Amino acid sequence: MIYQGADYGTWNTATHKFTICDLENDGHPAYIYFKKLNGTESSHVFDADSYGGGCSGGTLGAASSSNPWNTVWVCEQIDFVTDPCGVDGVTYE
Ligand SMILES: [Ca+2]
Ligand SMILES: [Ca+2]
Repeated sequence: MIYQGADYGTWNTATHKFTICDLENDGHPAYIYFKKLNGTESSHVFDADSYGGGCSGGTLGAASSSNPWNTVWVCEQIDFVTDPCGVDGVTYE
């Protein structure tokens, strides 16, 4: 689990499946994104129905062993300010 406030995401390093769950009814949608070792980002995936309902998620595309997905962030989108994210994300070896 990776938290940003009460919002959280999950990431399975074996299957590359992930989820994003917005648990704060604050008008700020939560999203998750990933970076590869070389800095390439995935697109930001939002919890589609925001607060309440279910979580959103998907499966990341395959990455080569020399350039794996190695960092994941959970953030929330706030207009006109820098989006706060979980502390430095979580980095995998
Ligand atoms: Ca929210
Ligand atoms: Ca939701």
